Amino acid sequence: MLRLHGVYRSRAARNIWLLEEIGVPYEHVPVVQRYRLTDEQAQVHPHTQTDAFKALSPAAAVPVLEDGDLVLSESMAINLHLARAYGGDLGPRDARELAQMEQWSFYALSGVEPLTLDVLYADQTTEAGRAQVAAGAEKLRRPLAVVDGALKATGWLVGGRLTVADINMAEVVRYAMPAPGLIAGFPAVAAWIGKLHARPAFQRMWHAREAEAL
Ligand SMILES: N[C@@H](CCC(=O)N[C@@H](CS)C(=O)NCC(=O)O)C(=O)O
Repeated sequence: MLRLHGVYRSRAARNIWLLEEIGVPYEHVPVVQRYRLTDEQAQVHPHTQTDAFKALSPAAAVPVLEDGDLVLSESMAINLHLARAYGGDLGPRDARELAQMEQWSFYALSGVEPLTLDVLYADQTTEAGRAQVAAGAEKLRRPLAVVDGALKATGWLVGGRLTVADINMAEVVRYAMPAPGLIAGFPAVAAWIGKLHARPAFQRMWHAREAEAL
């Protein structure tokens, strides 16, 4: 059976959402980031710095997927693999679609996620935090315009249907939602995020995330 390591409050969320969309059975191992634990908690919770976990992931980071003897430890690579191997139409129908799905996933990682993480991690109760969000929002206007433009034709990024490309990009864009008014300024992105977050598979992931103890 597929085994996915990583708590919901990590980049494992994008893998869990896709697994829920696919409907394939999987085991979830809630490995937590070590820096989020006290020494006492680290005695009892599986975490990223245990020897057992580092044997799977030398980078000591979640998520990790075990698919038989294949071990993958990059969240986007995990999703591209899951979509191709098990996802049917959530994955590519041909080499052209695969190239497009990879393009959007790599753009999400390199062109969008560093900026949206700046927004996510800012403490908006402080002036410095609010300034960080405002600066991040300003820098995000260009990549969000790119995504907005791509969504205008069909409402999806690749193939006129929901695919792994939408999930990979949407999970990264989600991190920018705390920036006041930012997403609303991009109507196609706002509509796309709305319909994606209403999906039962996303909702299952999200409710489990909210219920997560750590
Ligand atoms: N590029 C990697 C990033 C993985 C990553 O940084 N994971 C974080 C949690 S979201 C982590 O496990 N950090 C553990 C640590 O920094 O000790 C991916 O997308 O899979």
